[in-house]
Amino acid sequence: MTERKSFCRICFGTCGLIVKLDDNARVTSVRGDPDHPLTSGFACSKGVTSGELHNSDRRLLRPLKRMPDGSHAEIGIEQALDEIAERLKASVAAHGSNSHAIYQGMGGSLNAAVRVVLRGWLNAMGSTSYYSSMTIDQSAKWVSFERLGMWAAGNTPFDTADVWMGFGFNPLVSVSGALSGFNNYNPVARLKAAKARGAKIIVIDPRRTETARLADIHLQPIPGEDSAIAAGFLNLALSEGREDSEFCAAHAEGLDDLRAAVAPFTPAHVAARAGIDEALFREAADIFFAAKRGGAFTGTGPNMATGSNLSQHLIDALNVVCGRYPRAGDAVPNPGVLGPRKPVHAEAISPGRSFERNGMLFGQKMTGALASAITGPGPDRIRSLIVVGGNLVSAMPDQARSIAALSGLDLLVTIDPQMNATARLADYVLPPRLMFERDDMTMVHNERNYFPAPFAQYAPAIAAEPEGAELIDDHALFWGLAKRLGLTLDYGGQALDMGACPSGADLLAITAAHSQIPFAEIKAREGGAIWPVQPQIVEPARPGAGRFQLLPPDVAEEFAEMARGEPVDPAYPFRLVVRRMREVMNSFGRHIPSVQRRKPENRLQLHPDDLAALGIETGEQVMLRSAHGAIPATVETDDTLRPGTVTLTHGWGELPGDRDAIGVAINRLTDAGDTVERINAMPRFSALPVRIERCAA
Ligand SMILES: Nc1nc2c(c(=O)[nH]1)N[C@H]1C(S)=C(S)[C@@H](COP(=O)(O)OP(=O)(O)OC[C@H]3O[C@@H](n4cnc5c(=O)[nH]c(N)nc54)[C@H](O)[C@@H]3O)O[C@H]1N2
Ligand SMILES: Nc1nc2c(c(=O)[nH]1)N[C@H]1C(S)=C(S)[C@@H](COP(=O)(O)OP(=O)(O)OC[C@H]3O[C@@H](n4cnc5c(=O)[nH]c(N)nc54)[C@H](O)[C@@H]3O)O[C@H]1N2
Ligand code: SF4
Ligand SMILES: [Mo]
Repeated sequence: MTERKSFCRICFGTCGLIVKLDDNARVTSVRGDPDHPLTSGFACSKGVTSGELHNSDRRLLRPLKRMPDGSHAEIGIEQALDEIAERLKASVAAHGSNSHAIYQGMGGSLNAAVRVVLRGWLNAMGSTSYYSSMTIDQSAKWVSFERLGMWAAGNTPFDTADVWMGFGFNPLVSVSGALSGFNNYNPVARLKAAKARGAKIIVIDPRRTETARLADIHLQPIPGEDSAIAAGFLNLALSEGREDSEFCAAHAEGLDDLRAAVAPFTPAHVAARAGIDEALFREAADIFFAAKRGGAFTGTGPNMATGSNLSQHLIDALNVVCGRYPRAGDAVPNPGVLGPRKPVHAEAISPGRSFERNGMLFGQKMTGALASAITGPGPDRIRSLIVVGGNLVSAMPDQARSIAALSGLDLLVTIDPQMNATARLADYVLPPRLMFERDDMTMVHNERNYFPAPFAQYAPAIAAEPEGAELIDDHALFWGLAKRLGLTLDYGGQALDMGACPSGADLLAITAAHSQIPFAEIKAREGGAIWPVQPQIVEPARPGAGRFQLLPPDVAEEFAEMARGEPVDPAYPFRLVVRRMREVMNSFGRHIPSVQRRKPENRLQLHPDDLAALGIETGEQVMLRSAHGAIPATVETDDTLRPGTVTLTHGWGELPGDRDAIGVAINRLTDAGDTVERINAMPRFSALPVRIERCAA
């Protein structure tokens, strides 16, 4: 028996863990590391049961190849790589470089070497077809950066904020804060500490969430009305002279246009439209304007609901109008550790609007449009796809369309520890090493935004592979294919030796080549540390710095559309809203016994009054129908919901007709057609109109 320190890579919580291993280096138990500098012993049930994922008898241990009858048979790893390379070569020769795509899912995002390798791989292949889960998640934030602009010095740090207003974000369950101005490392403790400091917390969510329960103010609106609410806040700021006019004059364009556009959004209008209390809305505004530091942020709620790009733009614009950004002379909370030091200026970066030139956002294509890119006409039609730690059949809208598209590819490869619904359609399924079996470290490319202090941790491989396994590291798949295709794989600007596959540790050393603390020291400190890097302050804006664009023409057009309102179809009186389940990570983890005991399936939650009005009882089976499709679901009550809203977690169910399926696949209800957002093809996963039908006995 030994105990080793590591950190969890299931979600962005980066919880410090203590892993107990038996004499064969098999994980026997996992607990939070009380000495961890960021998370102080906190770990959720997913982290604590991650040993079960490593030892699961459902885990894939050897590569599989799809047979003509659709079944999968074992194949050796070298043979699999030979065949994949051969088929890729033929497909790209016939259809061009961009016909080859990769999709990086959540299982590939918390792996420090993978992103860099994927970029290098696509560059070597000459393809720009990079897809990831980001573009079916919170890409409204990227759209906002590209239309409004961004602040070079980032957000006000949560730990110094005196107000934090969260729209549709529940970090106490999702532990997902970096994009939302929250410090999600041990989130309950951070939130309580902020309150003890006197910070005010405002939550805007149709459900009285775990986070809302700790808030000073909870507005519980009709879902999909975030743009109207944000317009209401902007109107109060701009009509009552509560904006930061000095900041706006220095850094923003379009203030008068925005003031005119939001003028009709009076508190009474917003309250009526969003179904909230007018006095409480005014009180929230007063608290927000009275504060000096802190801002307004979003989670997946608004980013997945109606008009997601507009609501994100307006909520970001509220921060601009109120000047809620770090200023020259402020301390930079995290100057970086693994990456090099970069100057930080108190200036705007003008919107780049890259999507107008190449249809991409931050170098990525839109996952919401991936199915049509596979089936559609056009020179860039996708013919081969490698999925790295993702489950597209579960994650993409309009499941039938996803299945048809993925089934029509020349070549589909997944690297995944599970035979998930996407893997069932794949020609080759490769089993990766899991987190305790590989060398890894905390993220570099976004460390300054992700960590509230100069924190970095190296996590060496500590667990042995399961007996009889033939696993492959994610990066080794791409190195192995590049070698077979006679390509040189580039890793962050450095050409890799194509004679021998680099280890994960070799790649991480390249990544940390410009670290601010000697890498050997970071590597030697098992358990991670907040490192004594040189302090840094925000420097003044430079001449010629960029400017925010508060109301560019396309945003003005969306605003006018929103102001007209969307007619409610009485055939679909309920609104289905997104929700994360504490025990699982999207489609990952629901099969393990400890989860099955607590959450055997995903259930449809309704407010008890709605249940009574429909004459339905807890445990009953109903049909949940949208304009696009219908799924059966078991109902249960949840009095934290706003009446008229219902929840059902995504990530469950498998392929239609699969007898092994547990739970139901929500993306049989969602649509990839007209309701998607224009720039990023973001589907409507939240505020989705649905109805509930009783099943005949
Ligand atoms: N346990 C667990 N943690 C996870 C995940 C998981 O599956 N399980 N998934 C991870 C991933 S991939 C992500 S992207 C993050 C997401 O992290 P979050 O964005 O925090 O996701 P949720 O917890 O679903 O919170 C979204 C909230 O939005 C509210 N909402 C829904 N529609 C609307 C709306 O129209 N307006 C407003 N204002 N609110 C609305 C919902 O009621 C819900 O409380 O979580 C990550 N963490
Ligand atoms: N209707 C609806 N649809 C949604 C959402 C919603 O709220 N509602 N949420 C959206 C969001 S926010 C997201 S992020 C996407 C999720 O989209 P995806 O990331 O595509 O889906 P996941 O279910 O998270 O799949 C992660 C996969 O990674 C695998 N995995 C785990 N660990 C490892 C590892 O170490 N290596 C490798 N190679 N694989 C690993 C798991 O087995 C799992 O199959 O879904 C989106 N779709
Ligand atoms: S919150 Fe849970 S899943 Fe996320 S990193 Fe921490 S232990 Fe892992
Ligand atoms: Mo996500």
